[in-house]
Amino acid sequence: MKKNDAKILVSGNFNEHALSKLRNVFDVKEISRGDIAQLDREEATSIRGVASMGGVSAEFIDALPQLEIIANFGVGYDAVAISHAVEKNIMITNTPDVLTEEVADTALGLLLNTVRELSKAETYLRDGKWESEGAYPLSKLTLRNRKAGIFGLGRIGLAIAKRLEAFGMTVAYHNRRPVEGVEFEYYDTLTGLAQAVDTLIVVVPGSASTAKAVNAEVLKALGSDGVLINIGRGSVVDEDALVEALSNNVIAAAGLDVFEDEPKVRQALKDLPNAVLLPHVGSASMATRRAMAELVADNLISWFNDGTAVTPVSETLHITKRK
Ligand code: NAP
Ligand code: 8YV
Repeated sequence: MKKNDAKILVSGNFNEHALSKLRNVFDVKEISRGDIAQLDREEATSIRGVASMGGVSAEFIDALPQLEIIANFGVGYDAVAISHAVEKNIMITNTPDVLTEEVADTALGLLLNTVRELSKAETYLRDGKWESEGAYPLSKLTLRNRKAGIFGLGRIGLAIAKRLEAFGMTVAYHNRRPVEGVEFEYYDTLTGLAQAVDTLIVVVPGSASTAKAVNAEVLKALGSDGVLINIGRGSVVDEDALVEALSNNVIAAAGLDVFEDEPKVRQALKDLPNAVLLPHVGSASMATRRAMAELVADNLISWFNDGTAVTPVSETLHITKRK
C-alpha cells in the first residue's frame, strides 16, 4: 500500500495488528490515553488523524490545529467532544456492527448470571461450602415467564431481543420512535415500558437525552420482582436511586457492565448481594477487540487515501475531506 504523508496520533493502548497496519501507511505517534502533554508543539501541529482509545476533550482537539479525523475505538462515542469537533469540521468515526453479537452475548450472560446467581454459586463451590454446607440455596429469581423491555432497540438491542426470544421471553422496547418492520411491542415512554415488563435491559448510548433516564420512578415502575441490566452506559442510570432501590426491595436485582464513574465503582454497589458487577467487558474478547481496532485503522486509511470514512457517526455525515 502507498505510504501516506499524514501523521497519526494513537491515544491509548491499541491492538498490535491494527497498529502495524497503520504504521504501514502512516507516520504514527503513540501517547498514553488522552495525555496530549506528551506531544511537543511541533508534533502537535503535524497531527492530522487520531485513533482514540478513550475520551477526546475540546482541549485535546484544540491542541491539534491540523486535525481532520478522530477514529473512535468503540461504537459509543459519548466521550468525544462531539459538538466541538463538528464546529471545527472534524470527521468522527466509530466501530458499529463488528461488536454487536459479542455485546449481545455478554448481555445475556449478565442477565442469566444476575437472575440465577451463577457467580455467587461458583464462589460457594470454590470456598468449599458445597462440601461443608450442602447444596447452594435455590435462586429466588428465574428467567421463566419473564417479560423483557429493551431501552434502546438499535443494532445491539435487536441482537439481544433475538436471543431473549430464543430463551422464550416476550420482548417490548422504548426508543424515541418505533423501529420500522419490528413486531415487538413499542412504548413511547420509558416509565410505560418499565411498568409493562419485569426485566429492563439498557442499551442506549450515553447522551444528554439519556442521562439518568433510569431514575427512581422508572425503578419503582419495574417493581419488586424487577431486574435491571445495564450494558449501555453508566450515565443512563441514576446510581443513587439504584442503590436505594436494590437496598429496599424496590427492585429485585441488577446486573451492570457499565458505571457512572468508571473504573471507579461505588462501595455501596459492591456491598449489595443482589447486584452482579462486571468491569465493562461487553465487547472484550480478543477477536472482537481486534475487529474494532481494524475498523479504526480502516477509517483512517480510507479517509487519507480515498477521502471518505468507512463508518462516520451521524453528526459528521456532512463533513467532507479538506482539499
Ligand atoms: P444504535 O444502533 O445507535 O442503537 C441505539 C438505540 O438507542 C437506537 O435504537 C435509538 O433509537 C435509541 N436511543 C438513542 N437515544 C435515545 C433516547 N434518548 N431515548 C430512547 N431511545 C434512544 O447503537 P448500538 O450499536 O446498538 O450501541 C448502543 C450503545 O451500547 C452504544 O452507544 C454504547 O454506549 C453501548 N455499548 C456498550 C458496550 C459495552 O461494552 N458495555 C459495548 C458496545 C456498545 P432512537 O434514535 O429512535 O431513539
Ligand atoms: C468498549 C464500548 O469497551 O463500543 C463501545 O461503546 O463501550 C466498548 O465496546 C469501549 O469503547 C473501549 O473502551
